[in-house]
Amino acid sequence: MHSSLDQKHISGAERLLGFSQLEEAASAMLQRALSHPRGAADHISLTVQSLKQKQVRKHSLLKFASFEVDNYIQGRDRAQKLLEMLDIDPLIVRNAISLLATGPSASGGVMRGAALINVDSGDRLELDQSRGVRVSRMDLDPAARSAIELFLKAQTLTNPRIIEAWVLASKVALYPQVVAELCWSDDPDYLTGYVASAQNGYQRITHLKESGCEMGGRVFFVRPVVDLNALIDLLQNEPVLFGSPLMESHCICGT
Ligand code: WAQ
Ligand code: MG
Repeated sequence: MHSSLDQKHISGAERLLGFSQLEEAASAMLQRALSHPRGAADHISLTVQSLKQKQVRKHSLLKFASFEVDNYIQGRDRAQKLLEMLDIDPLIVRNAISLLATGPSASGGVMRGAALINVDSGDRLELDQSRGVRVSRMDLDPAARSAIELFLKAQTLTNPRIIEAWVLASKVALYPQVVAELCWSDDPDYLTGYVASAQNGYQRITHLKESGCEMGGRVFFVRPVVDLNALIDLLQNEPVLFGSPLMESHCICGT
């Protein structure tokens, strides 16, 4: 689903599910587009595509950790350090953070998808800087859902967007050309974001922006030696269902 208001991106969501759940999921998506904190959409597109079950790859989610910070300044500092620990150039990281803070789209607002940044040069690689790359065709394996929900509930984490973001980040991290992802929401009341990587997992940071701010987005840091079109095709089209990670890897980290 993708929705907009006055041609500005409002929200998007992706599911990968059985035919019997289609109606319920479609109706939940419509509801979501119409009751969104960024405004009620005036344009909603819903695309449904069928897949063969044997095409669907299975994988486990990234390991999961939360970093508690007091404010977004501390949070961005933490994100900077986590990305530098993955050997990304400090200046390229700083530029990526300020890109999301100021509006990554060509028009200066939010993008519908993610920006791709070359980890060696810092250059933007996506062809359309308003759309970016939209990761799609991923979901939680229904067999894993209740255990994952219980695991999160035990930490008072009940917002469904946490699972969606964890699943999306786990798909992005599957591809060896991706070094890391940085994300925070464009929703004005959702302040938590994350750094994710195959190496260190899904690392939530409780504040990455100020309340009321409508800027946000995603940056994928990618190695330059890639067949970029092949990577974009996998991000957009490869179907993947995610199961439980090793839960003992969880930790709650201080600043
Ligand atoms: N593929 C690529 N980029 C996307 C996608 C997608 N499928 N969906 C959204 N984006 C980009 C787009 O630029 C949005 O403006 C931006 O990400 C933010 O999307 O652990 O809710 O759905 O507590 O607002 C992360 C923390 C929440 C969750 C992220 O993002 C947690 C969030 P939103
Ligand atoms: Mg949003």
